[in-house]
Amino acid sequence: MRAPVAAYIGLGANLGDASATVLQAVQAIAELDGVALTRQSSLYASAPIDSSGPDYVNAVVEVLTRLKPVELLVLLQDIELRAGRVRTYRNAPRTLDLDLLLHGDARIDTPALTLPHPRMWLRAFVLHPLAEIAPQHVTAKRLHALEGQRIARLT
Ligand code: PH2
Ligand code: MG
Ligand code: MG
Repeated sequence: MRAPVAAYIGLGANLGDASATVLQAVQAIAELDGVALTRQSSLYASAPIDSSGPDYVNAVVEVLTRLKPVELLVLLQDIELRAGRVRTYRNAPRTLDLDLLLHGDARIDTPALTLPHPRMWLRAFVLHPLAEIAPQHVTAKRLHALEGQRIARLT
């Protein structure tokens, strides 16, 4: 059997009770078969980037898993649907968004999935929570480059 790898998942929501939705999603991830939740960032409030509506609530979690990236992605999409996610247009406000950011050292570029996540280095709402739980993946220079993006730790 393959050795487990650390994977990082970005969570975001900006409709309804976004904090509660994100916390429920963390619980749902923890309960997935084949996935062990190992680290959980604080919740953050962040201004919408290339999006609209209320501030987002964002967080990042680390899991250990033997699942392949696409297998994990399918389970995350199922959690999004159960949270009432409706896909309208790109970057539309959403009840829940779960993005696979990193999966071990996987490098993938397919229509279904790109790893590392292609825009993660451009987004303070990803890098701040990621730096909190996995500072080895985020350099000070990367964080510094995103200083203009409004983000505040909630918890
Ligand atoms: N997600 C997006 C687009 N813009 N902005 C913030 N602040 N937080 C998000 O999670 C977010 C976003 C697309 O998934
Ligand atoms: Mg996203
Ligand atoms: Mg997404």
